[in-house]
Amino acid sequence: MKSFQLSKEVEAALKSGKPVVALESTIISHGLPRPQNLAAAIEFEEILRAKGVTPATIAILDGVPQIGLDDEGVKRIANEDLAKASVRDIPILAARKESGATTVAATAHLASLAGIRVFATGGLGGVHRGANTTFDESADLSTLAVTPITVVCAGVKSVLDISATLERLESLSVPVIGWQTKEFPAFWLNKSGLQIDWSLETTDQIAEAMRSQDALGHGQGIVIANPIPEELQWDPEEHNRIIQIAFKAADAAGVHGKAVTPFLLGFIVEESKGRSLAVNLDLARNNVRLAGEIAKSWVRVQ
Ligand code: PSU
Ligand code: MN
Repeated sequence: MKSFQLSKEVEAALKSGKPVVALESTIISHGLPRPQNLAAAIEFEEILRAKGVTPATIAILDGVPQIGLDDEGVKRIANEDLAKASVRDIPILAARKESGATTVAATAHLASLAGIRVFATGGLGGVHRGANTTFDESADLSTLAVTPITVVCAGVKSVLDISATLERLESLSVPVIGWQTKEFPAFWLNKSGLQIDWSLETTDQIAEAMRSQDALGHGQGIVIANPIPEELQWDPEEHNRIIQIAFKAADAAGVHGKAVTPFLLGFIVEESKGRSLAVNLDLARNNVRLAGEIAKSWVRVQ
């Protein structure tokens, strides 16, 4: 039995050196509500195809990691109650022949095994607030330290400890590059108030950085921080107010560990009457578009 399965479309694209972008499934299964999640999964793929880039949505179905889903697979990640699968869950799901939606960590890892070099998501996981006592830090960070893939994200959500997340990425030697900005974004907000050291202005420069890191790095990935355009961001005042309420609700509900992010996201969508969801979709589309251009530049520098 093969340990993972490439879709025909992805296999053909990789073989002929065409641009491919990986897409994660946890954002679809746990990060976005039904039924908007299915529409989003289809739309993200369409944005890429319209650019001549092959989408590779990644998920584990009946134990087998799938690199590229057919229509049925996309429906499954949107409509079934799947486990949230990080890297360490992959072998267990395989043994149990169960399905899982892959996080940034698991998607990056599987994409890289398949030879995919560019990945679009919404927000990166990071260091949770209070991690100095809980040790709750996403495996997204440690995985990117050992996985040669470029992840386009809108920074990390303000529900995390953004400053500690940037410190950890520095410790792990993962480059964080602002897309045409040195201000690190905060997911729904276009600015976090935190500066990063570097920005790049063109996707060809990003592809050059990837090539250089292949030659001079030790197999780590690259984070591209792509802020949502200011006119599309969530109103900062409403954002701050609702985040506070969401934390209280999570506390009251006794939510811990990996359930925290899905709980907060769901609560925030409800409490903001869909405004946070609209912003989430806009920033994800924005990331998919940029990832598509980076994948094309990557093919050109090869
Ligand atoms: N950020 C979002 N939406 C998400 C996630 C992060 O805005 O759905 C998901 C991603 O799949 C990410 C995961 O990899 O949450 C991180 O979870 P944890 O902190 O449990 O590692
Ligand atoms: Mn965690």
